[in-house]
Amino acid sequence: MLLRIDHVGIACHNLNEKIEFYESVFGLTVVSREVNEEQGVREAMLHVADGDQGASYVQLLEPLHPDTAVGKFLAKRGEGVHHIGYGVADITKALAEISAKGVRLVDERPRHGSMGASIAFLHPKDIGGVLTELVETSRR
Ligand code: V0V
Ligand code: CO
Repeated sequence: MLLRIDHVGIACHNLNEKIEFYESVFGLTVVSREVNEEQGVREAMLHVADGDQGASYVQLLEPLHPDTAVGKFLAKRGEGVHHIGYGVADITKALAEISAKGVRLVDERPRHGSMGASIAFLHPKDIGGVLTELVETSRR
């Protein structure tokens, strides 16, 4: 069901500072920057690698307000890994299969994600404390 790691989402206080850090330390390149009001984030995708099943990225996330998913995470836990995003071929089918196994869905239906992807989150409390995101994308 999971095709690849699409991205690792990392929560930070200052997006521009973290972009510069990842560029200078790892030589990564920003391929997309977006504000996603629904998700409460300002985010950047930095390309890591290309594979048979598509590309993988680091996603840097800065909250738009304290009262957002990433804002609350930062207040509670500080900066660090926020979620893992896995590529899937058919997100609606994957959600139905995962839900049938008793894992709580944060999103019953797909939402708009970075670079035109369809995304949906699974509840971290049912996945060993890991906030997990499914990503269906046409990008390669
Ligand atoms: C919260 N918890 C986490 C967590 N966030 N555990 C692991 N990883 C995380 N990232 C834990 C938290 O410590 C609490 O456990 C419990 O879940 C409830 O947390 P809360 O602070 O009370 O917050 P809630 O319940 O209001 O919200 C938690 C959820 C929320 C996961 C439901 O963060 C959410 O809806 N996330 C999905 C949307 C999202 O994260 N969007 C930003 C990325 P204890 O302390 O009580 O044990 S947007 C994105 O990735 C995009 C656009 C993209 O990829 O394209
Ligand atoms: Co994400």
